[in-house]
Amino acid sequence: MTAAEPITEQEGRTIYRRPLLLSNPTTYCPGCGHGIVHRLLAEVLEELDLGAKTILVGSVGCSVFAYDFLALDSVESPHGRAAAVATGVKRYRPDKVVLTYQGDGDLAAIGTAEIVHAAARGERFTVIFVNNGIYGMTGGQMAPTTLAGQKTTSSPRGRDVQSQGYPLPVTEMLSLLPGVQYAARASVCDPGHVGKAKQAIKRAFEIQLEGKGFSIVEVLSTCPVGWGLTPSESMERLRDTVMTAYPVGTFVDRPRGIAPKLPQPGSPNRSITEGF
Ligand SMILES: Cc1ncc(C[n+]2csc(CCOP(=O)(O)OP(=O)(O)O)c2C)c(N)n1
Ligand code: SF4
Ligand SMILES: [Mg+2]
Repeated sequence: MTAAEPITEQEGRTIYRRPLLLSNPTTYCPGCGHGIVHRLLAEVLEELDLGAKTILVGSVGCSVFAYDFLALDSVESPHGRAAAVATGVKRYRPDKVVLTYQGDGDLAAIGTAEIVHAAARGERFTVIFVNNGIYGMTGGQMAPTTLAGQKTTSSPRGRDVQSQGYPLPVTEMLSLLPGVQYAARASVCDPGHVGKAKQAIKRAFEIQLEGKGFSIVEVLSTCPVGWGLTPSESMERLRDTVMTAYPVGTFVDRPRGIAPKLPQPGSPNRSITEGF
């Protein structure tokens, strides 16, 4: 927490506003993308002046302590259940802005049912989905998003699609559901892409403010520890390998007339693969 107590109003004038991004010591490893995504989230909510009316639904994973870094009212959910908890929070307090912050293990493995049905119901909250292709918190096991051929602690010879299946392009899949008003994938691989990630996060909250329906931004991120790489090698892998397999862009923005497209034969996300 910041040391100073916030003094928000004096004679109707704001003289101090506590920043949404707190200065607590980070629990993230060097080169981890979670901190970048936290900053973008704080910037967007500050620019939209939503800090006081936003409720963060946390999840289980390395970002479990997100409430220590973001000065938002927060609810912690059991592993995978953030979309179910957010459904209850948003339905009870439709006046609030509600978001879930989930890793790929949380959202795309144990939480698959919750996210699919919340999207199908068109629940009016926003999902920030941080995909680093691995279970970072528990020691780098394979996730549904792990690339074909990628080595993890539970796939030491590389993910074998014949026995372990193909990676799950969750955001494209969800974009096909009519309740999903906005679905986009972004990346934190370099400053240009970080800027685009911020635009996507902002658009997702605008959709919620307009009361339109479910919105999701997947942010491709790094896990240097789980990947066995240095921070700079991780950014290179993110740009050169992960983003080839998981293309960034807007998959659906129904209010703006961007309709979802089915993956075409030969398109990158038809062959999400990485060599040994
Ligand atoms: C019910 C339950 N099952 C399993 C776990 C162990 N667990 C904690 S975090 C996690 C995966 C986290 O991976 P991800 O969501 O991708 O987050 P990351 O740490 O990579 O950001 C697992 C399996 C748990 N805490 N609760
Ligand atoms: S283990 Fe991976 S996801 Fe977790 S804090 Fe470290 S780099 Fe980030
Ligand atoms: Mg992960």
